[in-house]
Amino acid sequence: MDSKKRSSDKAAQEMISRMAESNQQNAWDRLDAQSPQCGFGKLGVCCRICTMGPCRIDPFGEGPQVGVCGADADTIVARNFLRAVAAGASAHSDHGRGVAEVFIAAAKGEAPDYQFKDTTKLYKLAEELGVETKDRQINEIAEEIGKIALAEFGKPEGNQLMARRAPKPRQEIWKKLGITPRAVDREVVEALHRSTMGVDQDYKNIILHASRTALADGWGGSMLATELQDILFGTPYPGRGEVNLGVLKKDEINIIVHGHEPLLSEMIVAASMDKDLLAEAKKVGAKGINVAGICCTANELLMRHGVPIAGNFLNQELAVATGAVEVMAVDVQCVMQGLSEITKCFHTKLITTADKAKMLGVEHVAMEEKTALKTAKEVVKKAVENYKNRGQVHIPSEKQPAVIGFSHESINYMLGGKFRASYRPLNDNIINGRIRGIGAIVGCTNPKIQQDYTHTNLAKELIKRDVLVVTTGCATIACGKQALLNPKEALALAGPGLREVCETVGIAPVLACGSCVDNSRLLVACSAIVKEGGLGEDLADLPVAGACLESITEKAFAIGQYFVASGVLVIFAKELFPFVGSKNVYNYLFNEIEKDMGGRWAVETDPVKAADMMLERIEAKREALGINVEKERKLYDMEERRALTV
Ligand code: NFS
Ligand code: SF4
Repeated sequence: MDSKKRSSDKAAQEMISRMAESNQQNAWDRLDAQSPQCGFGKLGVCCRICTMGPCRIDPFGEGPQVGVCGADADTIVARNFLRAVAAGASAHSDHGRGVAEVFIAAAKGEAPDYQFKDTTKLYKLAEELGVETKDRQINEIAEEIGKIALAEFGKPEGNQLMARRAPKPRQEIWKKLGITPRAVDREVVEALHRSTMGVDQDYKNIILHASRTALADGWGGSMLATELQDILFGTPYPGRGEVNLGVLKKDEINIIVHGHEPLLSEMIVAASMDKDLLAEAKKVGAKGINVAGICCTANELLMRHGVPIAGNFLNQELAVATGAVEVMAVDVQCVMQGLSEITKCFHTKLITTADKAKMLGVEHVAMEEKTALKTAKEVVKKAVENYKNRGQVHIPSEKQPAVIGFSHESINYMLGGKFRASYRPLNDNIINGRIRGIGAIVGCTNPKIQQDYTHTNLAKELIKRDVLVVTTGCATIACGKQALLNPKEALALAGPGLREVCETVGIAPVLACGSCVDNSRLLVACSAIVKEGGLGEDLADLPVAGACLESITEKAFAIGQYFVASGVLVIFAKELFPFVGSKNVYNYLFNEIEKDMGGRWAVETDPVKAADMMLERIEAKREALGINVEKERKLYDMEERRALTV
């Protein structure tokens, strides 16, 4: 076991080695135990949709080429892809629905612990949704917004309202292809229906629906989650924080919040500041109560409250292994079942809080909107009580300062200033070539790839080549751990054009934009850039590209597909794209789909080569836009220079 091969992060390496010495298992060990993994699964050519199967297609052409029902590799691979997208879309969207429900409850006064923090955004959204605001109380307006939002998940008729935010030509493309997203539930149900035995057997038609389902996520469920969370908890503006396991404190009670829905974690943060609980913490000998986040919850909290981030997906077990965590409170998604085993080796109390995500033998404290703060206080109290049970503690010293919290609104504001928020300076600097384009680095950390390695190296490579980087999810945390969210350090690595722009307008070269549902912020930002003018008419015209080289979850495929269907090039790591067992599907997703959607998939594991691919795309788009014309360089003398600055 070589911990350096497993992670590129020093703190993680330290903890991985310690765990190995103590014979404690983590995801990397379990991956070793699973190896070699099934070759059919890696290609996506196995099907267990009905009981005539399970069936599998022989990729070498010697064994069976069809399942019992006659389904061929094209159908099976496409169906598997569609199901992954549907599952991913439902995860983001169920999260969004949960937010909508709390939103309505808050408006009705039934969730007294939640208030609407960003009323400016509330009014804006009301206007967009056609909600009357004149002579109405905030709560009335909010209730109507909440109800409209909630209906987006299950309304019987009509299309996703948020999809109207896309540039008109993009909406036309969707219309022409018949993939304008309808209600989220409808797209997901239809996806499951179409992929059952004996239904859709035309791989292109299946993938078309994968696009529609994914769009219902990006321009629907995820976007609504982001919008409503901003109104409830505040729209993020850049702030400072710290990232990595070193944020855990030796002399304080450490509570880790892990998962995805800020509904819980927001309250735990509030509860940790409660005077009585702080007094109790002192009584048990702790200097204070320290809340830190893991995974997307961490991004949500750091963006809004400066709460430190203990790490990304693969850090969850490592955090427990420090022995310094009194409570780890989890809600939904990306919570490894392995946590329940590792917490047995330490005093750490694992607590589940979402009724839809329980763990066997793990204490469950149900989080309800009516009593949210009270429940959160209970959780904090359990942490305080557990402090005395601490054994040996080992906290790695690594942590990095980070600036995080770049929402569409805050970027707009920073670029244009308070009185004239605008993307103009960004567009202008893309047009004049100081910034070549925008690269999105998103997604998870997967034990099959050295942790954080590709995200951080891709980020370095892109900024070096004057590409502005936007990042979300666990990739953001990876960047944070390696000082790339520290504007000073990142600027030193940036190319001259990008550096100049960043210094002038006061933004960082790597912008931390939030959690995975916040990828919808990138769609909104790209639409705003198109609207600002000078960079084409559609999202597909923009010099942008995205990469997720350490992906894990089905959510990542949903995100990838909605970017592809929005006109963007999306790169995943070769070994993490298990839908390559059909030549036709491969050819469609990686080439032909571009004719339909303007975007396409690509695979590349090496971050430098992925950067090459992204740059190639960006430069091709610049060429097509006609903004790559070499300007004639004029040499000024001193006199002329002075004249220029007047
Ligand atoms: Ni995104 Fe967030 Fe991380 Fe991957 Fe999981 S936390 S929703 S899925 S692992 S980036
Ligand atoms: Fe086999 Fe067809 Fe059933 Fe899939 S749907 S398990 S390919 S018989």
